[in-house]
Amino acid sequence: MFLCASMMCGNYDNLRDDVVSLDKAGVDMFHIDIMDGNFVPNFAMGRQDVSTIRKHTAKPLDAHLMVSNTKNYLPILVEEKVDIVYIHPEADNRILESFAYLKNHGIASGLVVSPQISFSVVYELLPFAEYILLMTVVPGFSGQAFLQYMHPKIEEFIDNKRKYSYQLFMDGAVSPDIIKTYSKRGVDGFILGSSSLFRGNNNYAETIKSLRAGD
Ligand code: S6P
Ligand code: MG
Repeated sequence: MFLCASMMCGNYDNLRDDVVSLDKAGVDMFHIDIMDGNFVPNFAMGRQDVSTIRKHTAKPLDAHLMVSNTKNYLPILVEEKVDIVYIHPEADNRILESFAYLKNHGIASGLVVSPQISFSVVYELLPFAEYILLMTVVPGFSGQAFLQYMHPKIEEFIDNKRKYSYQLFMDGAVSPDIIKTYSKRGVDGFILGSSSLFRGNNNYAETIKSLRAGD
């Protein structure tokens, strides 16, 4: 199971030390939410943040694009050497071209499925995505409540994993209980924000250890 640190919940006063501590604590990946204040009503991380994170860890970085002009960001993310780019289909009506561009630059393609997007809306895109990021909150903010009506959709995406061979990740209010339940069911990765990793105690190593142990 992949445990990914959601850096918009990290310590902006000292991003470098936070990245180093999280790396040492054993997170598998760094999740970078990029928000433009237009596609979602919030601002989040930008190019300089991606650059700083890249500089202080050799672990994979994923960029979750919550922006209106997805295409404009792709060359920047290539330059910043991210490993996975997640795109919302509702923000990119030429998403397959974007995936092809990422592939040509050695970056994995990720498809984000927002709460209001059902399996039947995106199933045609699934053969082209290496990663699926299933949102269990409305995109835009950390610290929201888990949307309980997502459970049947999570099962649907778990059931279709083998057919399409994607890796399935969950993003939004991912708590220790959610990780325990869905890691057993076959979800591959979890985005850890204020509901699990960033809960104020800053003992990242202990938290990661207990999440892996299923405590
Ligand atoms: C939300 C964003 C997420 C958040 C994550 C935070 O738009 O895509 O990646 O950073 O949800 O975690 P939590 O536990 O505060 O919801
Ligand atoms: Mg995210």
